[in-house]
Amino acid sequence: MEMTGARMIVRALEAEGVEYAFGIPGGTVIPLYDALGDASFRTILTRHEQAACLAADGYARVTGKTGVCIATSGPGATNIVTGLANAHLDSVPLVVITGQAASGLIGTDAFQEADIFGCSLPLVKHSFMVRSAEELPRVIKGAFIIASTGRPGPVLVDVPSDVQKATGEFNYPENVEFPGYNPKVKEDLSYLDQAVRTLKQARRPVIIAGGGTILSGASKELYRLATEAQIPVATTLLGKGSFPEDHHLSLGMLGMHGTPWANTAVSEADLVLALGVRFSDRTTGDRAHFATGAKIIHVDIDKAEFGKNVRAHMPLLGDASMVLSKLAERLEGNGKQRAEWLDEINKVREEYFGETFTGKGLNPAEIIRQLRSRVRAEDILTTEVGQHQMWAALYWKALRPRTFITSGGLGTMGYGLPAAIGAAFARPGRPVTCLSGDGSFFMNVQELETCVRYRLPVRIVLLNNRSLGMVRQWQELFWGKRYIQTCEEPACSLSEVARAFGFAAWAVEDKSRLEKTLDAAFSVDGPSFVECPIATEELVYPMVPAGGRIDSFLHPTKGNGTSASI
Ligand SMILES: Cc1ncc(C[n+]2csc(CCOP(=O)(O)OP(=O)(O)O)c2C)c(N)n1
Repeated sequence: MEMTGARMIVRALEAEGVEYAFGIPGGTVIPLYDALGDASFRTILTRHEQAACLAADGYARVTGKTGVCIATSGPGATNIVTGLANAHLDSVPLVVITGQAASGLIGTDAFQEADIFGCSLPLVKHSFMVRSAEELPRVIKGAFIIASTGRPGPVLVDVPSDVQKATGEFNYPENVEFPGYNPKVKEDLSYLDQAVRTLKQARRPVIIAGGGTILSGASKELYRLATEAQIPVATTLLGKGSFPEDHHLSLGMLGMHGTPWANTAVSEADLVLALGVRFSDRTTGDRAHFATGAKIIHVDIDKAEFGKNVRAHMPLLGDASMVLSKLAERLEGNGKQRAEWLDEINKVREEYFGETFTGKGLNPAEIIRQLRSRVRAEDILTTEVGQHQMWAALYWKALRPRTFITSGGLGTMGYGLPAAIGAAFARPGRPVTCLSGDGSFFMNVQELETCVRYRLPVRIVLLNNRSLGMVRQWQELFWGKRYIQTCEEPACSLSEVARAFGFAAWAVEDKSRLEKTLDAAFSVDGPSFVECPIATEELVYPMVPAGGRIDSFLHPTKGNGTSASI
């Protein structure tokens, strides 16, 4: 059927089952927006393109589907760059469509011409520059395939405005192939027998579950393996929720702000089973001293991960759920000899259990517990970036996959609110909680308006320490307490700002008011906001200094540099 390029894009998005496209119109996407007016899915207007991209990212993380975002050329396109990098580092499937100056004007410094194709190259899984309307069906199909298969990631499709207006024949392909891209990973399980043998013999095994465990939908298999073989499970920040954190085998997060018992167990393990983990510096600390006594079985869908950061004695290439179910089958009933190991880990847990709190202001751990008790296991928490994010990592018990939504690799302040918007659209009718900080709040503050306009049940709980707390923490601990630019008090009341946008908003004065205020905010139908005072000097502990060994962490009640030997 003959139609315009713009109409083809809409038809292709419909064929892909898209539910929402997040974006902002502009000169070079007017043809596309015109066609979107007749689409069977909804187009969501945010107030900044970065937020559109991050909302699409939040939607994708919650649903497992590909998120879609649209921006105009020039400033619209450059505004999405952070969103692309954010999705790229956390392996989030996105198709991002940008308008571009008309073909004949490209290279002339035309109005709103920016080389987004060039800018995006190191930050995406793939980029397309579309030259004619005829290419569009193949390109959009390809973009969805590339974004969602193998290791997922963002794909950019740059479409000059004349290509959107031109007409051509629309035949949407069932499949397309690209030379050099073969998403059907040839699995390689040649180490499987050795891995099973080593697992059976291991006295001190630990599983590290990363974001890949969630991406591959492997939580059930992980649960089966961990419980059958009685292997404790630590997660990375992105792996939170892959294993229920209220289970006795859960060790919580490991790494820079990991729990003492997760960090110590990994350091003393004789075997590490790493699932969909990239072994980032925040997870491993000093690599030369990371799990030195352990044989490492590394399961990943991306071959490039093996040996990238940490040695892999037994690499298993393939989808985590497939590999795990093969392992679980052969390890049934293998958990008996682990009691001693679990006891040893529990001794560290007992020693360090509880939170650190200065006693001034509200206790972040208590706030997070109060939030957890007010929402269901399947409800979503998003976070911004900073101390509050790490408190959430430590104290929020994630019980299901795809419920703890946070910016891991890029650490993007301003992620939490747009991600909550995407999550709210992904789960219509269910409330979404966004844990925020006063610094991050300002990064995408304009999106308060989006929440109100769409009447989204987004509940922002803001830990206001009147500082860029995490940076201040580093200055306190490692830079001689020189608090340069981190303790500038916000010049306005944040709850009044939220109220001005149309949120039902509260500022908690003292801890006696916390529970009642949260009750009130959580009974509001639409958007609500609660600001909680936190002492500026409240720090996140434990903390492994950057580049330090993860079994040597700063902890205020145990003295600095504690190593909990088991
Ligand atoms: C876009 C962006 N800019 C700067 C940073 C560096 N940074 C990391 S944490 C942080 C402070 C965050 O402050 P706030 O949101 O108030 O959270 P808190 O640490 O106080 O809980 C900053 C500036 C970042 N991660 N992202």
